Amino acid sequence: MTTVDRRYDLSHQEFIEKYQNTGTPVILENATDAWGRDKMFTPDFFRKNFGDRTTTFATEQYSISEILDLTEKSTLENPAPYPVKFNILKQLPELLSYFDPLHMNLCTPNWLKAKALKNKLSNGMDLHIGGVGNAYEIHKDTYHVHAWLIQLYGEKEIIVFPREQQELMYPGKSGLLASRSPINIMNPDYEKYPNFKNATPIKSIIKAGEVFYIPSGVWHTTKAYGQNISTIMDQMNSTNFKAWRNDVYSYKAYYDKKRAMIDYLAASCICAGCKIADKIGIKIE
Ligand SMILES: O=C(O)CCC(=O)C(=O)O
Ligand SMILES: [Fe+2]
Repeated sequence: MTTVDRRYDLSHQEFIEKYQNTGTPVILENATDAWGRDKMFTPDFFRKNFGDRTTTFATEQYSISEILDLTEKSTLENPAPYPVKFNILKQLPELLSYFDPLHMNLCTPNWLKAKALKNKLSNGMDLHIGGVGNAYEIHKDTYHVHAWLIQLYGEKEIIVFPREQQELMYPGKSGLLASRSPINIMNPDYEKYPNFKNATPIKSIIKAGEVFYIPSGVWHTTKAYGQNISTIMDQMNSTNFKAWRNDVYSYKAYYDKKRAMIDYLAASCICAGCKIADKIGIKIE
């Protein structure tokens, strides 16, 4: 993989066969057409409807309006705080009615939508507002979910790394740290992390309305060159449930082995139920 495919009008079946089953990233140029909300999610829209909603980041409280002001003025030398996360399901639930159908006819089946998992584990949906100079950490997603990065406003650079380059990221030894890199993408310290020089990041810029599908286990990060707003939706189904279930166990086992075993068994039962639902055509979305 040296570039990420850009696809327009990709069918669900081809998405599954060509991208989800093979663990290949893809940009879905018009996936959000399913919502019929073209160019709706502007900073003004968020200011007007949700401006006073607040969240906490590094012990500071910020409202959506404040973050919009800060990201508008953000510079390379003096970047806005990032990533200030607003949990859509908890802090802006009304926004969900604009994202209908949430799965855009592509992000399905999604076993994370099973009732038994509601508000549990990696089931959040974060809103990210960024500006010039903002970048994310280099990581792969916890719980090995597939991630759907949905660009709502402006542009963002998404950087993915070929799977075989995991060791070049200098991941931590175990638990959550094993999916995090200490390298700063804006200014990599090649003396400390010389092997990162051999990494071959694959860069794409997505714009409002486009979706970047990041398959389970793919290392990635982002950079912003202007004000932008996006959200992330997680997906788990037959293609990644084993890795998801292993993470359910191992993150918990770090604190409590017995509890971890119970959660592992519960996760197994839920997945078995979802698998049957898929087989007989009951939709979990
Ligand atoms: O939107 C971004 O900057 C990256 C988000 C991301 O990768 C994540 O939430 O896991
Ligand atoms: Fe991520």
